Amino acid sequence: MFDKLTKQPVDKIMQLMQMYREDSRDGKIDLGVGVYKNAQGVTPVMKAVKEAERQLLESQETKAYVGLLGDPAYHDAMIDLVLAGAVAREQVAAAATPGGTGACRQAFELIQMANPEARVFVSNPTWPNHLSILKYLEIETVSYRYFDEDTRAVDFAGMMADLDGLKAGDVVLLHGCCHNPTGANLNLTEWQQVVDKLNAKGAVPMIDLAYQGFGDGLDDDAAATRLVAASCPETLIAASCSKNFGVYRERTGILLGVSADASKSALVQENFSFLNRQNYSFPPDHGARVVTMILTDPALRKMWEEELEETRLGMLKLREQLAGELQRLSGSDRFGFVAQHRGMFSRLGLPSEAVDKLREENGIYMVGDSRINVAGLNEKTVPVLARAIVDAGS
Ligand code: PLP
Ligand code: TYF
Repeated sequence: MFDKLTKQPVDKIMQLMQMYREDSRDGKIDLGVGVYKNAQGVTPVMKAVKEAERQLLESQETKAYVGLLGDPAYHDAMIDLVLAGAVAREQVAAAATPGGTGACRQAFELIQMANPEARVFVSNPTWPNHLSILKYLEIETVSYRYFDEDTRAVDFAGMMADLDGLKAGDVVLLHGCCHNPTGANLNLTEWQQVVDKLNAKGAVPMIDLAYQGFGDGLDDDAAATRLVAASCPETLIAASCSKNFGVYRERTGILLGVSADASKSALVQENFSFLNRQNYSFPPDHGARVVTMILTDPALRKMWEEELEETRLGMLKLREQLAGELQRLSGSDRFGFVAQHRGMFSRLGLPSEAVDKLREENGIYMVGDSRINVAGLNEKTVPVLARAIVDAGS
């Protein structure tokens, strides 16, 4: 049997991580995988997470299974964090999932169960995992224009023109904030136009929210998601706690389904439960419990919000420093977009030869499409990167 297996495509981001590990040069710079790193290059366990885990170690009396959908207290806490009352609680179905990836996977399967004809519209570009899971599930995808390669901002006119191709029942996958891989985002006026378009077409939004708190703040980063959920009759949301709680390996995510009323919501809830059972039965609980404790305990929450805010502001400062340095060295404003982008990533728009040159000659690792993880920089490496980009002739 095993010899009938065929080779599978590699994950380019994982491949880059491997190359970085194998590079023995001092001063190499890792701007690859989307994991937050502080100025010392460390991905810290957040203080509130450590404290919640300490309390949990003392208080937890069983490791028996939690329900198929996970802990209802986790659902409530996350619905409040993401939606903040934008819709009534009874309109929202929820299932804990292994990470945001698990939530995306379950959402795609639900779409397929509900409507095998549905196509999923994806931004060009999007997170490669979206495409690989959709392909694996044999769900038809249609890409919509998103990134303007010249301005490195959103090609909003192109996006809206491509969304004109939507048919009733199609799904549009949108990044709630901090678009991965580009860093370019819609403003709220544009989001409203997208909502109007989806409603006019009878299409369903699916929002991937993996970086709440990494862009403009916890509420601002969820504003688009709240607008969509409150304005469309049906919305799917795949949220991840990996980044904003720094609990990557605990696999902590949630799938939300927002319906027009409680009776529709009950059916969605039943199907979430079914999907969890088919795929892994009970979702992981440790990360979800820690997140719930943090969100519901005022002292832990304050500690978490403060550290998250520090993290966010640190990344913004690096963006401003990099944009300033590039302006100084290139004598042009064409890199101003670096300070406009939000979240961990920016797509610089460098040609692939420049990306290779930076890696081979300067030991600077970025994803092949010239996406950098801003958090991989620090005050000292920003000028090194800026100089290398300008020297590469970009
Ligand atoms: N969606 C996007 C756009 C992401 O960048 C990520 C990544 O890290 C995820 C979802 C889900 O991550 P995880 O499964 O680690 O929660
Ligand atoms: O885009 C990134 O770098 C993060 C982390 O298969 C990641 O989202 C990368 C690849 C992958 C899963 C997560």
